[in-house]
Amino acid sequence: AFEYAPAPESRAIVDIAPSYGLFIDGEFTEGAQGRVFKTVSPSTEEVLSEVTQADETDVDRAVAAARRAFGTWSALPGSERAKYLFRIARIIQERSRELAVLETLDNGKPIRETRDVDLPLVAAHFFYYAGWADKLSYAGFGPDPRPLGVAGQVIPWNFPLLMLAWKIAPALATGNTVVLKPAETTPLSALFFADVCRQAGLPKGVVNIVTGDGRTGAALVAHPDVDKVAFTGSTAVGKEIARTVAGTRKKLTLELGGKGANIVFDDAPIDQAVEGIVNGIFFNQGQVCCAGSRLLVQESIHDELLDALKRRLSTLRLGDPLDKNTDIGAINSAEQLARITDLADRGEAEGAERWTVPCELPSSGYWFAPTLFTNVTQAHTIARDEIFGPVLSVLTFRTPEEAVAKANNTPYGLSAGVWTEKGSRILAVANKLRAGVVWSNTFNKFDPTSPFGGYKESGFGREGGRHGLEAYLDV
Ligand code: TXE
Repeated sequence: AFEYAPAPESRAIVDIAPSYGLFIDGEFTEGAQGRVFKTVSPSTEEVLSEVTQADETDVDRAVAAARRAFGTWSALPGSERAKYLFRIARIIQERSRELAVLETLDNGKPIRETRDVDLPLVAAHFFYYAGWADKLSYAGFGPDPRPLGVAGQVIPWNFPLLMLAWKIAPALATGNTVVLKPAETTPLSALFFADVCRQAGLPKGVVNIVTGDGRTGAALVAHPDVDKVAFTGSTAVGKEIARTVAGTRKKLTLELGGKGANIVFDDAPIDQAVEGIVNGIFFNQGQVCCAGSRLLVQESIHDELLDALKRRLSTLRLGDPLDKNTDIGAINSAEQLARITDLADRGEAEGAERWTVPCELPSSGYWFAPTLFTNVTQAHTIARDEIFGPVLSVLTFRTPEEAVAKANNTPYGLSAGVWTEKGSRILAVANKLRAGVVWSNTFNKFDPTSPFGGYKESGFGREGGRHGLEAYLDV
């Protein structure tokens, strides 16, 4: 539905300043301590810019600005707030080439994905929630749903701008104001977004961006004048945040890890399933909370499916993320690469059979070749722990009951896929899966109209759709 100019494959398209301040009260400003950190391109390790490490004083300043802005912003008619959100959506479309290149440089993901998936979805979320802003009284929340106040939002590095859109668009549509902290390895698109807000004429203080690491995030979450906390990230940090928020008046939504099962029955269209499996685990180098990181294949088609999968994987092109032909980009950070490497080594040490796509890895940057593990059992670490990388663990099943039992045998419950020609089986299996989203005969499809979120340790609350409004309203 969105039209693009020719492929944005050149980094010259975007201006990156040598250093960035914090975006507070409508202005870029220096941090109180003057502390900075570097953000690098994970595909080359080139330093892209220096960014401010915000401390508690800075967070306090940002929250105070958001608080000051709240009165006027929440009192605007929804139709007025909608105008700002529509304007933001259109500016994002207009500037999507710059944004796609910037995101790819800072994150390492292929430009094909930022251009064709991330950016269209970012714009779509702002359009979608703009549409809700003047219809809240018809949303089934009663005649007078009220915003909560100041939202403190902490997001991860895997979809920096899209996670920002998931958080900021519904918060603003419902009349809340925002302090958002992007991840320390991918701060640049959020700072660019600050400029988009300025360009859209958004009143000062409605959106504030504070950069920094986990300490900045912790200060934001703990700030006494924050009314609502929204977090996407690791399960460990999510639990820590839940402990901080417990006993306060703050509302909380958490979107945490996953260990999604892609279940392929023997009557599934094999070629289509292969594409879905590849998209499920190698999209964004597998750094996706809802990735289909476990393939559950019916025993009778195991060999046929694995042969087809390996043939398809051998055609994947790993390399420069700015090259529009690239399928597999860089891993986001040295830390994440070490985590993936450690878990994959553990898979091998525990007896699973490792197969790696034959490819050459660039000499600088953070890279991991797409990898398959077969002969995986439920006892293996790689069948249980989230790897968050391009690593697929293959298990088998004989009956639908066994498939459901294995798919549910995880502390997580974010996503699953069911591949079969039988419609009745799709419904029977999907209804027994404890997962926030179940795709059938496809995977990793997103839409702003659909609620997204987890069961069990994948978190609570929903983002997207009408349900996404709930997290930001008192009824
Ligand atoms: O996550 P963190 P990391 C999973 C994935 C990955 C693992 C570790 O398995 O391998 O987590 O990734 C901020 N209070 N996911 O270490 O630390 C941090 O600055 C408040 C799944 O990068 O959770 C960043 O902005 N905030 C996931 C954000 O939290 C804190 C996406 C996420 O970082 C904080 C990312 C604290 N105490 C990782 N400590 C998903 N659900 O998609 C850190 N942060």
